[in-house]
Amino acid sequence: MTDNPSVTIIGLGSMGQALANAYLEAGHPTTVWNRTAAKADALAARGATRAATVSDALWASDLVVLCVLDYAAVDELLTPNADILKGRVLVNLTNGQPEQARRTGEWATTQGAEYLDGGIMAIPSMIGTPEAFILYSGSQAAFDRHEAALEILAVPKFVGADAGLAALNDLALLSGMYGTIAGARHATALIGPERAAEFTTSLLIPWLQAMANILAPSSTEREAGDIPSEESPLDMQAIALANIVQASRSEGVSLDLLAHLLTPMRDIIAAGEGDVLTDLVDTIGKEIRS
Ligand code: FVH
Repeated sequence: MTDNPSVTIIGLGSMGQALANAYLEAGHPTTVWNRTAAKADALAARGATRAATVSDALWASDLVVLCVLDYAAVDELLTPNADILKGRVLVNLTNGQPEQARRTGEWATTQGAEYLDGGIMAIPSMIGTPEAFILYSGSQAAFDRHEAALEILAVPKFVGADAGLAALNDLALLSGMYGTIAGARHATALIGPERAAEFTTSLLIPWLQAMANILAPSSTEREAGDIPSEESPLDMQAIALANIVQASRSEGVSLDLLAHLLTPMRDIIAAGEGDVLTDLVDTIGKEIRS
């Protein structure tokens, strides 16, 4: 394999543009295609080859990266070009569900392509930085052969031969992120707009970073994310949660972002020793949902 193999990028939204720019910067001959052709202008000015059609884009390189909105778009682009996929490595970085990835992987393999599904764990401005990583699943042989080219985009992490695994891990990580963002939004609403920026920088971010360590399972009995009961018993946590609810009410902050926390807390306590706090959490949970 040559040092800088040619690469095709199909889909030039914010992410596709960042991917194409990374390859241009690294000196890879880069062919680009986008449904709205004008989005290729800046890349062409930087040296990318603009393909007139999807099939021209596919012919141009053995390594083809797809990054479009969803799998409906992926199907629309690939199905009419099934006969030219043979021998190519398709790297699909479009967000989707595990079953969609598996189906596309099986179909592409049937056409004679090698398939890698990917989950980009970065925003466009992070592409090419050491903080960005991309999860891959599918053809281990294709991953091994093209690892150096994949490293241009982000740290590549192969998570298994089942093509659905990158999507599964991606969606699981996004769930963690959205939960954190919801909690952070409630936190800044409680603090108020005037102090929110300072609070976020000096307190919230360091606090969340420090508390991320509780996610590490320390024993086989404990699920990841549980706080050790001997250090922080659940009934103590239920009181803190009840206090958050009351303080939010006093400050006129909507409880929408917290409702999902109260029901599991109530259930965990109820499943334990039938603590009196169950009633308190239950009552608050009902109020929030009403
Ligand atoms: N941007 C981000 O922060 C996230 C980071 C993690 C990964 N995601 C996923 O990446 C996929 C692309 O996201 P994007 O940010 O580039 O999205 P847009 O800027 O909205 O661009 C969408 C592109 O998809 C093209 N497209 C849509 N429908 C079709 C279609 N039927 N046929 C052909 N192309 C289609 C669209 O083309 P156009 O509107 O410019 O003509 C854009 O190129 C996505 O899965 C994220 O979840 C990004």
